Amino acid sequence: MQSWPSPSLPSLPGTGPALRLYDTSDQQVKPLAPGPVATMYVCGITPYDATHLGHAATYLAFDVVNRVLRDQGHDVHYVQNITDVDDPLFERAERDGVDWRDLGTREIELFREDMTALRVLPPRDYVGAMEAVPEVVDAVQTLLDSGAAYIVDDPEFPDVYFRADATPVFGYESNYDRATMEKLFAERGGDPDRPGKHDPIDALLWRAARPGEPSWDAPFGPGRPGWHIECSAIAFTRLGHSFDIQGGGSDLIFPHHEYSAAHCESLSGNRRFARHYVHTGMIGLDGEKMSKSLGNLVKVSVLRSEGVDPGAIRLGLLAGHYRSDRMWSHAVLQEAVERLDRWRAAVSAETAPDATDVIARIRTHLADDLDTPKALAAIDGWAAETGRGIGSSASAPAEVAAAVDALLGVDLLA
Ligand code: 5CA
Ligand code: ZN
Repeated sequence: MQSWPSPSLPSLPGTGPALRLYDTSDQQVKPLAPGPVATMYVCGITPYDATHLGHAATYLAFDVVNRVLRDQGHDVHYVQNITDVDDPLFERAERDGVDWRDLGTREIELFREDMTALRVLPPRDYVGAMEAVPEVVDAVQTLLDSGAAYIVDDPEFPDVYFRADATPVFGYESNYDRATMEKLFAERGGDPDRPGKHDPIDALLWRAARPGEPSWDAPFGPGRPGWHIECSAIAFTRLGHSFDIQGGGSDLIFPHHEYSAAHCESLSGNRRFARHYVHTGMIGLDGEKMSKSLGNLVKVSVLRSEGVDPGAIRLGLLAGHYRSDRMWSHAVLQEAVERLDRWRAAVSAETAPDATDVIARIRTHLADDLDTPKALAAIDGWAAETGRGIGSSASAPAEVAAAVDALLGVDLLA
């Protein structure tokens, strides 16, 4: 699948401290230890109701991770999927009387436009579930051969499931206890009551063809991929059986990332799929969870059509820490618009305080588990001094503009 065009990425003089990020599995902030090419997989959209500010916040957080790694001299092999075959897509298409393929195509295009406007660095591999069916079929066959997977005893719909006990370390990613797993499994797309399963939380690997649903041929019967094996296969085919970062919102901690990891670990025999499991907090609106059922989604495309500067959307979402659940509101947007104005005024000043210190502080804060609120505050301080006529560096305004562009993705010279 085609991704989207890359924004320009200035390179900055010097370098900052190594990036440390919170790892959900180890429950602590720990250093990343990437090679020359850092490897990152971030779960992509299900294309039927994108791009709301929750999606945007998640992709912006990983965009800053990408930018910090590049600033530290790494190349980044970034992979993202698109869940372009799944029940929510069919349900929405049915409700709206459109073909699910057309709905997906339209929403993916809108997502690309939103990511382009937000100046998000594109993934190197942008892969739809439909494109990855042969990879999934191979993986499911191997899991069946090894006994990690089984076919339910149902001649009409011989679905394939993965055994939750196939790996000795299942549960290490989320750290959830059994009761929490059961609850979240049922809430987040699982099917605990499916007759024929060995364990209620065994995860669907391959859904046998149903009338009216799309299907692909496979040696174990026609059907379509389960959700977790989609991400597992797309990731390990491109990044190998172990890589640096598996990312997504906190709603993906369980079952999605636990099973994506377990599927791959069962295939490879490796102990650990991703070296870091990184999860973003959930964005709500005016004190309520942003959700389709409440109908309170704020879409990036709608804000853009109202003339909101995408740089202000970035600053509004980066004003909170990526791991905290937080609210979007008119006040958050207003503050971001004003901040953008102040920064733009500062970088168009004739002289300003030297840039070295503020750039070092931005780098230090971002390297510390992506502390964007502190990074923004450091720039606020520099911009305020500039506004008061403090500082005599003629090169500082352009140097700070380049740093804000490279590290935070905001183009102050636009
Ligand atoms: N296609 C799957 C992942 S394989 C999926 O979860 N799609 S999604 O469209 O529902 O979400 C896309 C990404 O946005 C996921 O990483 C999800 O965790 C994140 N996300 C969804 N809602 C929010 C929210 N309210 N706040 C922050 N992130 C969110
Ligand atoms: Zn995923």
